[in-house]
Amino acid sequence: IKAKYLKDYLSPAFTITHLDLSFDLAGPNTQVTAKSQVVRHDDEQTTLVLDGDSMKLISVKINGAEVNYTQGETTLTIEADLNAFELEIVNQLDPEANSSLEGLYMSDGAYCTQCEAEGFRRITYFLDRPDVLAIYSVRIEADKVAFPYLLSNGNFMDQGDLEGGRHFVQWQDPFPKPAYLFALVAGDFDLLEDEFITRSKRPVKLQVFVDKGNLHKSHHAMASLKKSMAWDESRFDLEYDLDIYMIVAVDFFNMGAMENKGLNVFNTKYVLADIDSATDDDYHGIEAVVGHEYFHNWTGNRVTCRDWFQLSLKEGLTVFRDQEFSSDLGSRAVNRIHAIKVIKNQQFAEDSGPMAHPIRPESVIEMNNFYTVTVYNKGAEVIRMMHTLLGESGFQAGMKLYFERHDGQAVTCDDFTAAMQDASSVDLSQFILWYSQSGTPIVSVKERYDEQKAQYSLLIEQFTPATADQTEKAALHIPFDLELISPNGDSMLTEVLNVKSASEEFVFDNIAHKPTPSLLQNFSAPVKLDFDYSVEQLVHLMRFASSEVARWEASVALFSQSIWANVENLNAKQAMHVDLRLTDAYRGILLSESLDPALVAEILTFPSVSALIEQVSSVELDILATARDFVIEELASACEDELLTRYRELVNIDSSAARSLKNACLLLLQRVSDQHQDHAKLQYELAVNMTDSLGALQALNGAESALRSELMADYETKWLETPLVMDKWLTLQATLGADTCLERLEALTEHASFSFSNPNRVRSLVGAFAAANLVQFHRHDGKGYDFLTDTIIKLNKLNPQVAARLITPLIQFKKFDIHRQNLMKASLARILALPELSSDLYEKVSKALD
Ligand code: BAL
Ligand code: ZN
Repeated sequence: IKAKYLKDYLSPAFTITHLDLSFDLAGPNTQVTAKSQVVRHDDEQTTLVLDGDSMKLISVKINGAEVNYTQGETTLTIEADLNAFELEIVNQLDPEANSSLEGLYMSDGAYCTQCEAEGFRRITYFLDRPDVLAIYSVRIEADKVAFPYLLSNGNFMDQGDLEGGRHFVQWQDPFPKPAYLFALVAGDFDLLEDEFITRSKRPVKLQVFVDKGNLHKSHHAMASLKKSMAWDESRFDLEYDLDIYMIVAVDFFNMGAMENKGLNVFNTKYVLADIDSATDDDYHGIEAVVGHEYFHNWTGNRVTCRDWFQLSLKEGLTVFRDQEFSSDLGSRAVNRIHAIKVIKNQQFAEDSGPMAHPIRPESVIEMNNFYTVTVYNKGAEVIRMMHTLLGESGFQAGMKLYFERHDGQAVTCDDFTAAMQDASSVDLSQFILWYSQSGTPIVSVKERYDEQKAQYSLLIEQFTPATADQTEKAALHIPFDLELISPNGDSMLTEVLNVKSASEEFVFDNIAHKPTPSLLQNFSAPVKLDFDYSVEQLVHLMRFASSEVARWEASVALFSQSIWANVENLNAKQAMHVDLRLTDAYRGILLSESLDPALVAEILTFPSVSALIEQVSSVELDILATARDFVIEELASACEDELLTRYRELVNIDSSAARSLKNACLLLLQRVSDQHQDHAKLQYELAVNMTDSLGALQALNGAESALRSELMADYETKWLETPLVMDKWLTLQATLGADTCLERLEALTEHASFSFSNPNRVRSLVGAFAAANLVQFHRHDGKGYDFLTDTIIKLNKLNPQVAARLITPLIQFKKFDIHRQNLMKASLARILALPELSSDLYEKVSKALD
């Protein structure tokens, strides 16, 4: 198993300009005929090497004549000393036997495809690389009763009936595209139709296909699609380009969704919703993912990636765009907080683990392993920093120039930054290091105040620790957003500092009183801030910072300080305690009538154990968890009356912000006393939406109780036939805060609602356990690791992509104690010893044990 390197990129010697694909869908005898118009770009090249995997090859012809070829394990080599020719390849597939869910496979009786990153090579032999762009014509033939809908990319061209109860449909996509954007779906669905009139008055037919019986759950996805189309016109000046836009929801899907041109294939999780079965978070998630895939039509499809190392070109940018979409439509602060949490809780962990990589990786063994929080979410932070440096108008000028230069091309991240720089005249020459340098910079700040001179200064130092992939680090260009707040709470100054050197001092004159600094506001760069805030300063920021995000950040810092102080107390065998100023600050937040309840809910959702682990270099998990439980219980007890009052006020308010705060209060009340179980019971019984039902169950999920068992059984009976809703139940079981959790999980793998072959089920049970129930996963006896390892071993052949995603908590072992580290390494060694280990797992495990 070999790595590929960015530095070895060569432009293709042959390209394919047109591809006629013909699918004869017939179960295990499914046949694919691919006619490619091939063009040679390098006269010296006489061999054409195509990619191909897991297919039965039937014939290869050039200009109608059979030719000699050589088949490797994943290649087909053909002698071709011609400058232009037609290549026809016929091969056979068995979609039902395809459990990897890459290429052409079956989901609940429907044929569907997933080709990104390198799935097209499981459909036919091809130049499966994103810089080969072809015009596709697709003919699909299948049984008419079982598969009434036959869908592919682009515009509908023709259809007709055939002998033997079969029929065909012909599609053509006028836009040249790389193979990863190809899609095919064949099945029987319920269909929701609508129309969008673009700003140049072109009608676009909109279609959402869902499993039979789910039509009533498709309306929110459709509404989200229409909002996305309107938003991209108004904010980014981008209009849709085909006559039709289709979304198909399938339950067996490795990712969230896929942006295939004109035919998005979605995980049901990001389509199906009604208030009985989906939470407010699900509704927001659907809107964001529908938006994300739609926005790819320009950032990804019209302009695509030259090679897979450039993945962040489309993903970082499109995540930034979907974040802006959600922020323009909903609460900007809450959306920002969610994005910050992904970076602090997950991306920083990736940086400090064995899979550390820059947002543009330099070497890759298995591309599927690089659909990461670094490429996506840190990638979006890098785009956001550019937006901060250029401003909205400069950024939009850069986007315009990017499309003028590169529409219809496959390009690099450097092409993107060049357009941004050229359109705005902002010097990005140092900034582009963010693309090639991995790791989390630590930005240390020291303040100095000279009362006589009325001068305030900040010494800002940056240092990026070495990462597993890269030892040498240089100083980065960091946009550092700052507010200075006066002792009486007024804003004295707001400015974005350009931090560029390892050490710099910034001096501010005419500062009449010592200010409280709100540093790195809005998380203006993906760095760790190191500043020795006093409790008074944090309390001041919680009350007066202009930015709501800064108020939340201050609350996180205040809470974290208390946790680490109590960890020290425990280590010193001293009593734990919580500072009264902390309880007062939280009480103030609860009593505030001006703060958005959704923001209050965020503040009351204290940092998770995994978020806290990211603040230190090594951790004693049991002590940390004890300290965290103590602080939360103290705060909740001190604010019991306010929590109860707020809860009661919010009970009947129909807004997602109110529900989020209500559920945060309910959960904290359970920490105070079992007497508050009655509120959870009543909420569950009276619930008219899933947010309230699930909120009640989550509140009770901290421990075993008779009430929890009763309500969980009720939920199970009610939703047994609805897989997506049972996923929430599986996750509740997997995140139960009790030592009995693991034994239940082992039994639940036999439950009718669980299946190892469905990624949603596996993620809901095993994924949630390993990633979100840290205390139980890291059990001292190692049984949590065994459970995950056994699952990964089962999935190695069944679905390597999902197996490799699940392994993340096991490879990030460095911060834990030696006993746990040894157990985790033993688990990894067990995986590494597997015969026929997938390249996906090999890459991660070998790096972890290196
Ligand atoms: N391109 C894979 C799915 C997504 O990021 O939209
Ligand atoms: Zn994407």
